Amino acid sequence: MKLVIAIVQDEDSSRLITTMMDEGFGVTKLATTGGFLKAGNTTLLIGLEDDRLEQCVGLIEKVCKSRRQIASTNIPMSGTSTMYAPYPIEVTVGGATIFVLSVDQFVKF
Ligand code: 2BA
Repeated sequence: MKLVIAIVQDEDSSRLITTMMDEGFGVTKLATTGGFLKAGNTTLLIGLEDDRLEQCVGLIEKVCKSRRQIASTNIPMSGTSTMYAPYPIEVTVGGATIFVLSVDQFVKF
């Protein structure tokens, strides 16, 4: 058995959860925050049998789109080493970031 941890954008989460449920996957949704953008994203926990892993990753890939987002970083102001000014940068976020873990034991009461 595997546990898929998928970090996706909030905009894709509803459609992805509906798609996964329709295909018979069990899904748990967590509201999470990205460390870099400090903006909300969604983490899904999906427990599944090994032979459904490819299907699961394929569905995530089909639903989740990558998007450009503006983030702000700080750069030193000229002539000082202690004062910083905000500077906009563009980053590409997702599709999805996926971790696949092997599950030692799965118990349900
Ligand atoms: P964030 O940490 O908010 O990162 C959002 C996007 O910012 C990233 O998209 C990446 O394009 C960019 N980014 C992140 N760190 C950067 C840096 N040091 N310099 C320049 N750009 C940077 P994704 O790579 O698609 O990641 C989307 C979200 O997935 C992340 O949100 C984070 O919540 C999660 N994530 C990504 N890699 C992870 C990892 N190795 N471990 C845990 N969570 C991860």
